[in-house]
Amino acid sequence: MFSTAFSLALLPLLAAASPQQYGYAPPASNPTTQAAAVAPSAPASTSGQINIDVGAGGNFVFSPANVTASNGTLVTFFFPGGAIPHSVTQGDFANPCQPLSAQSGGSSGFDSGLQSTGVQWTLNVTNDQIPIYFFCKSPTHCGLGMVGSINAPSTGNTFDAWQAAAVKVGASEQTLQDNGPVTGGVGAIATATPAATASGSSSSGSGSSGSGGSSGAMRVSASSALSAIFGLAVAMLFVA
Ligand SMILES: *[C@@H]1O[C@H](CO)[C@@H](O)[C@H](O)[C@H]1NC(C)=O
Ligand SMILES: *[C@@H]1O[C@H](CO)[C@@H](O)[C@H](O)[C@H]1NC(C)=O
Ligand SMILES: *[C@@H]1O[C@H](CO)[C@@H](O)[C@H](O)[C@H]1NC(C)=O
Ligand SMILES: [Cu+2]
Repeated sequence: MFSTAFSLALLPLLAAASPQQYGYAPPASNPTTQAAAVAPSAPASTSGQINIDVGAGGNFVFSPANVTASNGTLVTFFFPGGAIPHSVTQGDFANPCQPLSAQSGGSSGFDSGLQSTGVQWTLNVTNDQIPIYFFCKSPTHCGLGMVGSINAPSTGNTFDAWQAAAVKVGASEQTLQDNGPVTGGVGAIATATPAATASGSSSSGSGSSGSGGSSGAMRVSASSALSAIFGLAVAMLFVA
């Protein structure tokens, strides 16, 4: 009798444990926790490390879109992956929705290239005295206002003015060629091409394979925990 009651008491636990089969392990004390979103999202920014979501919430935005970053600050962009590619392409305030390199007589802007997988990409701020403007080159996105800035001034060529200029380009936005990632940049530089994002990884640009490995290990341990609970429940039913 006691054992039957105990087995029945375990049933809700089993139900609560089932999301673990999908690789998500809610804390045992909070079985109502929602499953994590499929798209990786940027971890919170810390001192010296700013994290920006690309296409946050499935919208044509960078979030946050306007940041302040001193020399040596790393700015990491988290791409969602999925059907709609995005880019982080350095722009020129005077020529919205055009890459900086096309306008600036040889100085080449950074460009992540179009990315349709869950990658992350990091810029290192090298001159905090100049505004850095960027946009998404995926067709129509810039004209929809998918732009951002680092160290934009609070008057004149502000983030708001940059976005308004992009929206003004609107449907007349030119489709830009994509030649893949371009390192370098003006005011902020990329030293590497985009790399796979491990969801829930630390802000460090390296070690994504380590994090990937640990989330694999978490899946294994989550399913062993599930088997253990299930085994226990079956055993209790037999005892009853
Ligand atoms: C960022 O660039 C500065 C020099 O501009 C360099 O000293 C620093 O090590 C770089 N940071 C990283 C993480 O590469
Ligand atoms: C950041 O680095 C740039 C380029 O070396 C320099 O001109 C600027 O003064 C530095 N900013 C600060 C706050 O020192
Ligand atoms: C953007 O950020 C800068 C600081 O980098 C700030 O001065 C400016 O007011 C901000 N603009 C908007 C529109 O939030
Ligand atoms: Cu985009």
